[in-house]
Parts: sequence; C-alpha cells; structure tokens
Amino acid sequence: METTALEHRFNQKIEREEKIEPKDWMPEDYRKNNIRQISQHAHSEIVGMLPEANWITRAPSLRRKVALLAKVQDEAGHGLYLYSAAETLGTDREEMIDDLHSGKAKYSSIFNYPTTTWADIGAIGWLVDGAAITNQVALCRTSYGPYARAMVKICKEESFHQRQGYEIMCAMAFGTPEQKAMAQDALNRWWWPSLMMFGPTDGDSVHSQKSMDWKIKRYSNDELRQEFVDKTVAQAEYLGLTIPDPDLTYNDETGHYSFGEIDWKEFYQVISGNGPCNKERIEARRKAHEDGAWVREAANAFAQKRANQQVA
Ligand code: BYC
Repeated sequence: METTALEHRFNQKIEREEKIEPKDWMPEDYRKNNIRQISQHAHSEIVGMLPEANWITRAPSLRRKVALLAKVQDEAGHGLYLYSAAETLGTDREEMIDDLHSGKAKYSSIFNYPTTTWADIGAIGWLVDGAAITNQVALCRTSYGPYARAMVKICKEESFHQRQGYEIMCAMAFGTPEQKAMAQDALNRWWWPSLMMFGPTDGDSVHSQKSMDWKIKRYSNDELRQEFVDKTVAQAEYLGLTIPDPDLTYNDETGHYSFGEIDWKEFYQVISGNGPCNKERIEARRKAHEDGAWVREAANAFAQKRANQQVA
C-alpha cells in the first residue's frame, strides 16, 4: 500500500480508539515519540529505586522494611515491562541503557532530589506515586497497545505504593510533635518537585500537540497537574499539614484550586543534568550495570547452551 493510504488507515484506527500493535504500520514519528516517552518512563522507574532504596536498611520497623522492599522491587518490575514495551518498537535495550548512562536520555526530574529523613519515604509514596498514578491512569488508554497494557498492571501496584506512603504520613503527622515536624518538612521539600513531574506548562510542552493528536497522551500536562493538586489538598488537610504555597486558594466558580508559580528555572536545571543528585544517580546506575555484567554474561551463556542443545 502507498504511504498515504497506510497513514489514512492508521489515523482511522486512532480515531476509532483501536490500539496500534507492534506489527502494524505506523508513522516513523509516532514510533520515535513512543520510544522516547516509554524509554524515559522505564528509566524513571529504575532510577526511582535509588532514593527509596537509601532507606531500606534504616526503615523504623520490620513491617515498614518489608513494605518498602516490596515497593522498590515493584519499581524494578515496572522498568522491565516498559523496556520490553519499548523494544517492541524496534529499539534495543542495551542502546536505551547506554543513552541513560551517557546522559542522552532523560528520566523524571523528581528522582534527582535527596531523601534525607524517613518522612521522605512517606512523602514520596504519597506525593510522587500519587502524581505518577494521576498521569498513568490516563496512560492506560494510550494508543500504543503494549504501553497501555503495561500501564494497567503498573497502576494497580502504584496504588499500593501511594497508600503505603500516605500511611507513613498518617503515622508521623498524628505522632509526636517531632514526627509531625518531620512530616511537614518532607511535604515542604517534595511538594514543588512533585508538581514538576507533570512537565512544562502546555504552552512550553514541545511534544504535547502531536502526542495528543495521536492519543499517546490523553490529557495535557497542565490538566493532569491541576487534577493532582485538586485531589491532594484535602489529603494534606486531613493530615493537619500545610502545603507550602501561600497562593493556594480554592476557586468556587471553577471548582479547582489555583496555585502559585512553579520555579521553572529549577525544573530546567534539573532536567538538563544539574539537579542536586543527577551525577550521583547516574553514577549509581553505571556501577550497578557494571557490577551486573557477570549476570548478563551467565544468562547469555545459558541461553546459548539451550539453543545449541535444541539444534543438536
Ligand atoms: N522530568 O514536551 P514535554 C514513578 C522533558 S516513575 C524530566 O511536555 P512529554 C516512580 C520531556 O521528556 C513515573 N524530563 O514532553 C518510580 C521532553 O524532553 P525530550 C515517571 C521531563 O513527553 C520509582 C521535554 O521535557 N512517569 O512513578 O509530552 C519510585 C519537554 O516536555 C519532565 C512517566 O515517565 C520531567 N518531569 O510530556 C516512585 C510518565 N517533564 O524528550 C515512583 C510518562 C518533561 O524532548 N511520561 N520532561 O528530551 C509522560 O507522561 C510524559 O513524557 C511527560 C512529559 C508528562 C513526563
């Protein structure tokens, strides 16, 4: 078929809300845009293990340690489903990982901030996973089939993550005055970076228009950020904590909260590699990759042995 006819058929599928599958014809830009977003998403899951793993050895009880371990392991699983989804588009996992290690590929800005107290583990589950779910529930309806199906399972697990975080926040906010102060301090430090997770404003988002036309994204960055603020304010109020934004006000007419200006200079600094922990995170990933080389070699040798046996 000619390209225009193929393109017409592709657009009709998108229009009819049918999923695009790996062997279907797709425009090159659609393929590339999906590889970009899915691989960045996979990297975020894997790099996102680092700030929380920092607290596994210091969790305050066995129960907290078990829950945190399970959560961090889930993030590894999410990364693996997403790398697999990206591979169905014809890219290679080694290449994606090289791009992460060389600094060419992005991952979520949020994971470049340090986790300095146990309350940060509560704040990450509550706010970071809360923001992630807001974005990812919408991605369950993304147009690329393997990505959409990966998101369904990921969202179920993220929901557990958000609850484990909020439960930690409840324990601290309703605990001693010192614990409540730690919870407030964590909220102060994680609030604004969590809002940055949704990306630049719609006016500055370079990929949004195309991604919305192709139904890769179903809602804009600003729409999802607003949804997150609207649902999170009441959760902070229940905890008796104050969101660090003097401009936060409820608007009766719109039914939404208005909020202050995000520090976009900080956002662009962080996504260009100059956040508080960017270097440390990439260094940790590189080291883990090098230390794990023997596992990959052993797995390849085993696969080769099995293949040889089958041929024989
Ligand atoms: N951080 O045109 P835009 C998790 C980049 S992990 C860094 O709006 P798009 C978890 C953007 O990539 C969940 N970079 O882009 C794990 C683009 O750069 P390039 C992570 C950002 O794609 C462990 C440029 O800025 N979730 O839940 O239309 C523990 C222009 O932006 C960020 C996902 O990855 C950012 N915050 O929209 C706990 C969700 N924002 O590629 C929890 C999937 C923007 O031109 N991704 N950039 O170099 C998406 O939904 C979209 O990619 C975004 C951005 C909404 C993030």
